[in-house]
Parts: sequence; C-alpha cells; structure tokens
Amino acid sequence: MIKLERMSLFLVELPLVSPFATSFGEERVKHALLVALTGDGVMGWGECVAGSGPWFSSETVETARYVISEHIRPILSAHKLIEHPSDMPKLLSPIRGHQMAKAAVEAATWDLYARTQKRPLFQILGGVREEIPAGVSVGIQPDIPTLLATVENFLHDGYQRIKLKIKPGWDLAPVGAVRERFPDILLSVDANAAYRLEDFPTLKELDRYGLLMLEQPLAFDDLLEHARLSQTLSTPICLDESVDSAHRAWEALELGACRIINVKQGRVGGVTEALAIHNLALARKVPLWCGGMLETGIGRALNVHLATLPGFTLPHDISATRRYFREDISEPPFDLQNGYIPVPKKPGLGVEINWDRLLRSCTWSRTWKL
Ligand code: OSB
Ligand code: MG
Repeated sequence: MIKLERMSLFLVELPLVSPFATSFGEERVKHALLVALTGDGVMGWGECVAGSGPWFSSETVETARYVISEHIRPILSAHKLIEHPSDMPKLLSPIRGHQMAKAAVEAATWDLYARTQKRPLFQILGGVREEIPAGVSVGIQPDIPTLLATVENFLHDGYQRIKLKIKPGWDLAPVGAVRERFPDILLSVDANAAYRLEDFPTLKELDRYGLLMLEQPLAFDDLLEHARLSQTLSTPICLDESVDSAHRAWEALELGACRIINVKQGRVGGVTEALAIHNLALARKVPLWCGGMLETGIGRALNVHLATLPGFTLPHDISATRRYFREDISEPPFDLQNGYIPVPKKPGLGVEINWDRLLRSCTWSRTWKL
C-alpha cells in the first residue's frame, strides 16, 4: 500500500539528433510531459507519449497536461492509497479516452511501486529476459542515397531489424533499394495510416520484398479494411494506431485485421492494459513487439522492462539513447551490446533523473500536494 503525497508535471523540449519524418509530419524537437508521483518518501516517474500535435492520435502534450492536472489529479487526491499499480485503470475509468494521459500517471505508479519494493520493474511485471533485441525506425529521408547510408550506419551499430517509414510517393523505390542492397536483413515498413484500400496495387507490390511486416497501412481507426487487405497480402499486417485497448486488440484478432501487434503502453492506456494485450496475444500465439514514440530515457526504460515479457518475440522500436538525443534527461543512457539493450537491474525503472538536464530542458512545471 502506497500513500501518494505529491504530484509534479514537467513539460520538456529536447532537440532530436536528426529530424524524424513520417507520413504525418516531421519532428525536430521531442516534446514530452513527465509525471512524478511521491509516496512514502519515494519518487516514481512516468512519461506521457502524446506528441506536440494531434497527428499520431488525438492526444497532445497539452491535452494530457489538462487531463492530468484537472481530472486525474482530483481522483488521486480523493483516493491517495494505491494498493497496486494495476488498480489504476479502474480508478481512472470515469475518464473517457485520453489513454496517453492515463498511461503516464499509471507508469509513475509502477516505478514508484517497484522502487518501494526495491525490485527492478521487469521482475514485478513477470519479465523473462535480461536483454532485449533492438530495432530501429528510420524516418522518411530526403533521397535514396541518404536512406541507404543511414540504414548502413544503423546496421553497423548492430540493430537487428530496420523499419522504414513509408508514404505514397516514398514506398516501392526506397524499399526496393534497401532490399537490393541488404538482401538478408529483417526489414519492415510503417505507413502510419497513409494509404487507402484504393492503393492496393502499391501495397500488393510490397509483397515482393520479403518484409517482416507492413505496419498500419490504412486508417488510424480502421479494422475491417485491414482485415480485407490482410487476406490478399502475404506480408503480415501489424497494427499500431488502430489498437488503442485490449478489447480492440481482441476485435482485431477476431476479424483477422492483423497477424502481429505493436504494443505501446501509452497508446493503449497503460501498462495494465498492455499486459492484457500481452496475455491475449500469448494465448493466441500472436507475435508482439514493443513500439516507441521517441521517448526520453524515462519512457524508454519502461518500454525496455515491458519488452522482457515472454510474448514479446520480435525486435522492438527501442534504440540506443544516442539515436534520439545528444543528452537525455535520465541516466545512464541506453546502449547497444551486440544488437541488444541490457535491461536495467536497479529498483523501479532503473534509471535516474539528471535534474540539471531536466530543469534546463523544462519549459513548464508544477507540483501539487495530493
Ligand atoms: O508509428 O511507430 C510509430 C515515432 C513517433 C510516433 C509514431 C511512431 C514512431 C516510431 C519511432 O516509429 C519509434 C522509436 O521510438 O524509435
Ligand atoms: Mg507505427
């Protein structure tokens, strides 16, 4: 039982080492909202994965700041005692939607709980790995030579799987060029919902490149068209945006809308919901992997712990710190060892805030007594 005492929010802006372009836009600076919960003299951290604008999902750092400050905080104030982090979804269930806001607060309770128990989070989650296979997500590049050089560098770093961001006009040519140059690598593509069923001929062409998967080709809220597409492609479809809850994951699998699921705890409303998806997928032998949202070290640490669960069997979008930031707000940085990221063994997330860097990159913060 943890008695919550205080909550702090921090808005931070961290420059990315290189711009990250997807079918929905380009990011040069990572905007993150961090949540710190204090209880029993211990501090637990969570990161909200909402972006600077409503492009990946309807949430943004600003909607999350509002929902956490004005709607989640009063719930925590009225109910300060937390028995277990998995009680959070029920506590927050009066709030509709806002998965990323809820997930950030739940994440802070997981870190706090594990730190109170003096155990690394992966042990509490039931993780079975001490290192996790790292993949890398490669944004849309200015041209094909730049793309090939970028992929080559990441392969040289040891990444076990390359994921290319695609969109109409940046698909068959770049994918074909990468496949021709690197015939044997694990290669996948992510469209971030940029195609429509009318684009079927282009999507069908992708079948020629031996891709590990095609991630979220169609609309962000669609299952049925993905199910139709899935029947006619040999490349497995993986859903990201369309799966925003465990119930939705179940619907997707029942419909045959995907054969693989990208799990992002933030997108589905928290670690507890992600665990439900994990258990469902494990029972059905559906492969999972852990996606990323260009998180700072706080959010990345949570992804690393989650990815130690037995159902996570494919390389993840969890890359080394230096692939994202020159200086992160937490320590130590994540590094690759032979294509794997070692799982932190210290209590909780196993990373510590670098206060100096946090305060330097912080554009707004507030602390409340609960
Ligand atoms: O669709 O997986 C995605 C980043 C921001 C928003 C959406 C996505 C991504 C990535 C990057 O692909 C994954 C990472 O954090 O390395
Ligand atoms: Mg994706």
